[in-house]
Amino acid sequence: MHHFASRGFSSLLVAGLLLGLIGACKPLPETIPPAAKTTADPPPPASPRLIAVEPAATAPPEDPAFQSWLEELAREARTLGIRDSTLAAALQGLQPLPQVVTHSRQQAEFVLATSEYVRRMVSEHRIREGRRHRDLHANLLQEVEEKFGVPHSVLLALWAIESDFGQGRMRYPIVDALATQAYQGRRQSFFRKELLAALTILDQEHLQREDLRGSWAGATGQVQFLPSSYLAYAVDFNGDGQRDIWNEPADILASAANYLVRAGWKKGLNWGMEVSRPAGFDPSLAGLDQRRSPSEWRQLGIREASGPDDRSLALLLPDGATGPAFLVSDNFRTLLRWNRSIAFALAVSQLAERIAEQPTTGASSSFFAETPEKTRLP
Ligand SMILES: [Ca+2]
Repeated sequence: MHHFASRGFSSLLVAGLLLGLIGACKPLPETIPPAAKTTADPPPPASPRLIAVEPAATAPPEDPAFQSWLEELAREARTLGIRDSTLAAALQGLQPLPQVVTHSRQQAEFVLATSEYVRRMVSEHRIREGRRHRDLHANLLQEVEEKFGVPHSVLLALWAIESDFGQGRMRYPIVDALATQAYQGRRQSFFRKELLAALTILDQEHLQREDLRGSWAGATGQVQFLPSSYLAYAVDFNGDGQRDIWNEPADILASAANYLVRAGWKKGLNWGMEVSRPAGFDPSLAGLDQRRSPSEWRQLGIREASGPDDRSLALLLPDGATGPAFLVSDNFRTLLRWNRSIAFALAVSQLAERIAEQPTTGASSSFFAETPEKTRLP
């Protein structure tokens, strides 16, 4: 269970990453504080030179404390059975990544409303790419869906949101990113455990440190598994002996499906539905822990509540009492085991429906109606 819970990233964190990337494109300040200059300094160069400057990108000064921390880490890794040769290659020249520290500190500064987050995630570009990949991998998707019982549209939506089908989120070598956070981040014991899992992956899968790429937060591969989740749930679906979630669509899709099944995915159960509320509806009836049958919700005035009465549905008001309302099923809760953010699970659900061309929330949805043009992600 801890694997599922520990994998979560909040929408704030995701949004922080996006905005962090946008922020990284901003030009650097052109002036240097006078105290830092000598009188002999030439005038500042024209701004184009500044664009190429990556602030403190590499090679911070040698940090003896970090080196002894690494040695201690290596001792623990050896007790887990990780080979010396793997450790030597993986830890050679390892340094904290300043960019990772920056991202980690910035994450709480960016807050997006759920509606805005979903609009950004469910872009026309992603819907088109989702359908293209659906056609490209039609046979494979059918095999995976038959074996695991997870709709292929949900798998495509996860693949799209996590990495744009492998185009994004592979920026950092995650051993470096995890070491940075384990050494100086805010959740050191969590990241240390993930770092040891990453070293185990290098050892078991005969990978090099550079092969294991992912996000600054340490999730890796095209469906963004934390290393501990990889070890527990990744699947070799094409049978070549490697669980390759970085390159191999069969392994990527089956690993995502296996994760959801192990998290409790129920075959044939829809995520839920957008609903409207009667005038004077009591917003205190909302919340994931307040589950009622469809007929109970209808009695409370939610007339769109449908489905067999053995279902338990929870009402969500993600943007507050005046925003959109959703009744969500147990499979929506399973998506929350992938990522604890309600905004994330809504985005996956909405994108899956649109890739499948069966949207239950149409143009009239409060999520999609008011946006003049869908936001493209970089
Ligand atoms: Ca494989």
